[in-house]
Amino acid sequence: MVGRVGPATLDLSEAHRFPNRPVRLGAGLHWDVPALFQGVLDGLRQVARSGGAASVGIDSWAVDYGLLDADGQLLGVPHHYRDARTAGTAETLRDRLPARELYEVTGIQHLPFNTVFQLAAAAGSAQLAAARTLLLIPDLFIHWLTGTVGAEITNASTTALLDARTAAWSGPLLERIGVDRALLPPVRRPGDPAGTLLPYVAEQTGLPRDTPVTTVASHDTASAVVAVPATGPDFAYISCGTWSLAGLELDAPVITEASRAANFTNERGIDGGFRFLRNIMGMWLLSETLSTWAAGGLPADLPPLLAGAARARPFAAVIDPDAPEFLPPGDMPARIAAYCARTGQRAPADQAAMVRCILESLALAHRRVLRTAAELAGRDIAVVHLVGGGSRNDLLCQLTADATGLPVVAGPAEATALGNILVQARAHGAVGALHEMRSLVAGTQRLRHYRPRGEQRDWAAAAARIGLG
Ligand code: LFR
Repeated sequence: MVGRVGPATLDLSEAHRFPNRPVRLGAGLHWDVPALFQGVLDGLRQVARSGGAASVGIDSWAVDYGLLDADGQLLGVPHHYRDARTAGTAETLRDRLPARELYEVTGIQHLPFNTVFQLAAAAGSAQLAAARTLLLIPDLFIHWLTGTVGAEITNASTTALLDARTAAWSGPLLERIGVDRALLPPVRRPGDPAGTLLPYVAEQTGLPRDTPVTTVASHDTASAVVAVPATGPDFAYISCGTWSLAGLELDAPVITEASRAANFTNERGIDGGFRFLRNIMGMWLLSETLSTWAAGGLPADLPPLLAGAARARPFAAVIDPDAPEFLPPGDMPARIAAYCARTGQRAPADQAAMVRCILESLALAHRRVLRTAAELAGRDIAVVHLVGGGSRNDLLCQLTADATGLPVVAGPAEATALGNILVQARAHGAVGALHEMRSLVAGTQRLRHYRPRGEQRDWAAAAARIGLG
């Protein structure tokens, strides 16, 4: 994505799009990092052809990493967080690393695939023994672009290895899982310079060698929240893509027994802020459903399915999107039907009903998480900003307004790319403080507004049916 930023300008255009397709190697699910890095180089070549760039920045989803050996070479193929090897790891660690203690130090929600558990699952492996440096995926790509090493802080916080109070790697936690402190590189902050292009990158792309690579909020969710077009303080956000990340922006973490019990996380944002949020399974449920249908020869074109879902009977069946069986890739319609059977509901009767069930259930989860966030942080919510690819889904935006009883502002869909670019622009003097970046987004991007309709009690009744009240 190429961004152009000026005092009253924020334009985004696509230079090159390529799929991020995980690969199965033996029993494992992995990142296809060579193909992705080639995609980055191809994209940069397009950028060079259309006049170059003042800066380059990289983000990706969180928690995943590559390991380098003593020569700086990648060891093995990085795992995808949906790989099955961490199933049960947290439980086997319970005595050595009690969940309560892990949360007290890091403030990070329990997700079975957090880096801390991925590393614990790898303990004793030849690969980990040979590793000298761990790089989170965006940092790995920066390493291949520039030769530098670092751990960008917004992403580093998602590992559940960073001390929430000191923002430094936690020696005691690393010791508990038997990982050498030296594996973790120094922390970098959004806006920090990350180096310039290596000769082979300049050669392959046609960009000048002195093109700066800038540290951005390299966790995609952190970048998306930078680009939330909020104009006042009382906002909540839902960064809705593969996941729905719903919560608040806070100046300080909330690390209490109640926030732990509700599984709320305190991920680091830019400028010392925190994203107090909870993961919700998100559009993954829908995308896996569509893939399953397509593979079975059923219609899988989204617009007509959404039109059908908008007409389908409300609250015919609802699920808790965060039930663990929905995490791995696979046959979502069958899993949803099994969930319904288990909870005494009739499974969605047709495709439209299935899509309605997924979207209403996501809206229910949005409602529950935002209410809990407000309660735990002692804050009021006046408006919900729904950003990311899911903001294109009109029905989901309306159902979220209905379920939360709050106005929803939808867009921008490319919030992550905008946040990435704005942080680079700020580092190079093209835009000011966070609130100025957000005003620029609000003033330049097309947003849609939804008012709540219907009765709150219907949502409360549906929530109670599946224990989400
Ligand atoms: C969103 C996201 C979430 C993180 C999950 C796994 O793309 O980065 O914030 O919990 O993916 O990394």
